[in-house]
Amino acid sequence: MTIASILILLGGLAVGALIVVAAVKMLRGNLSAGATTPKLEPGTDPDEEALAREALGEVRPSEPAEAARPSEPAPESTRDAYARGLTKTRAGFMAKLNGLLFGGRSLDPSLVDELEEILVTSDIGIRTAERLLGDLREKLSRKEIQDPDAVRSALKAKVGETLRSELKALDFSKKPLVIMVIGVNGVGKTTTIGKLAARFSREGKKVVLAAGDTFRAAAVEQLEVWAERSGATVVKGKDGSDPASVAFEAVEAGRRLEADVVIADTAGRLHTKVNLMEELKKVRRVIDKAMPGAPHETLLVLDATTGQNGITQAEQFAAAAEVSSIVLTKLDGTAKGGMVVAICDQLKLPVRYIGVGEKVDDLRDFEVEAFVEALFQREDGGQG
Ligand SMILES: Nc1nc2c(ncn2[C@@H]2O[C@H](COP(=O)(O)OP(=O)(O)O)[C@@H](O)[C@H]2O)c(=O)[nH]1
Ligand SMILES: [Mg+2]
Repeated sequence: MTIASILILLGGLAVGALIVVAAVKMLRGNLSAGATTPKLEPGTDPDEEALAREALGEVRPSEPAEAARPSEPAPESTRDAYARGLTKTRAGFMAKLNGLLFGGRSLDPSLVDELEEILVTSDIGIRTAERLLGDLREKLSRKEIQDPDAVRSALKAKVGETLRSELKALDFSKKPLVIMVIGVNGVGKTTTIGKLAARFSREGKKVVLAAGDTFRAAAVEQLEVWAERSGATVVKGKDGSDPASVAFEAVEAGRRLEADVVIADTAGRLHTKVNLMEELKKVRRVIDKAMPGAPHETLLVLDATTGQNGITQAEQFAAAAEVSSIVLTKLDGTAKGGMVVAICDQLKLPVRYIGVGEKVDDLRDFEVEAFVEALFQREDGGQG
């Protein structure tokens, strides 16, 4: 082979290689120009991005896990939580009250009848309304009260007075402190227990929960979900098993595990043949067998949206189950809100907690001053 032919061969090879590279480039260019495959550019609309990722075969990013959230929002103050939770109530009750007081109406004793109507339609109950307004009627007829602000302040003071009652702190020196939670179906027992478990766990307490609503399978699962979040131990029986035996085992487990608190969930409705009140009495007796003196606290859960009907329920439960204090749930869900006043006045039972939403932090200690301030807070943010 001559040098010339070698050079020609090499040249040919080089040209060939160039042609191949050009062809590949062209093909690539065509592919991306007619692209059906989306590309992720920074700053893409999040919805589009998610769709694009899906098209690329990527899994949609799931919600970050609870624990992985970067930083918890600052806890809401009691005052803010009350103000938020009572928005509806204020819009109903206070708007009516202010409309009456500041609408230019003359302040004569007949004003009291109209005030009474507002209180009664706010679930305060007729007897309580009369008690709240008794002094006011006299003051108005003696012309001691001359302006609407004074009427409102007088009513606010009366409401505060009615709500102030003695509430013993929970005694955690009992190991474990046993809390039984009762109330009709749907009032928020299990939710309240979940919120309490979270709160106690956060305080470093060891929590055991008794899944005592054995009549609804879903109730056990619901409790387990809450327990998982807070790291509490759940004691459960088989479907339809005896609620009293579940409570017994939970208290035993609480003692064995040296838990600080055992909270027993209960059913709010039973099979028609079983009397709920008798069943609750049995659960109490059995808990007392597992730990003499327990349950140490019996929380009756009432739904604030049920009005006077809730008071009737409470009377029945109080007669059967030695209720020690009340949890009033769903205060965020009612424009009435007078239930709290009615409970304190008519049942002579202290309110320990209020529920102002479905989330874990929406259970609050009942604080009279904060409650009254929130209830009577003026729309302009001033104090009533
Ligand atoms: N808005 C609101 N809903 C609540 C509150 N407490 C409970 N709930 C809801 O009420 C419903 C019934 O609650 P649950 O705990 O299952 O009631 P239980 O049958 O007494 O155990 C659920 O949908 C809860 O999320 C509250 O304070 N506010
Ligand atoms: Mg339940």
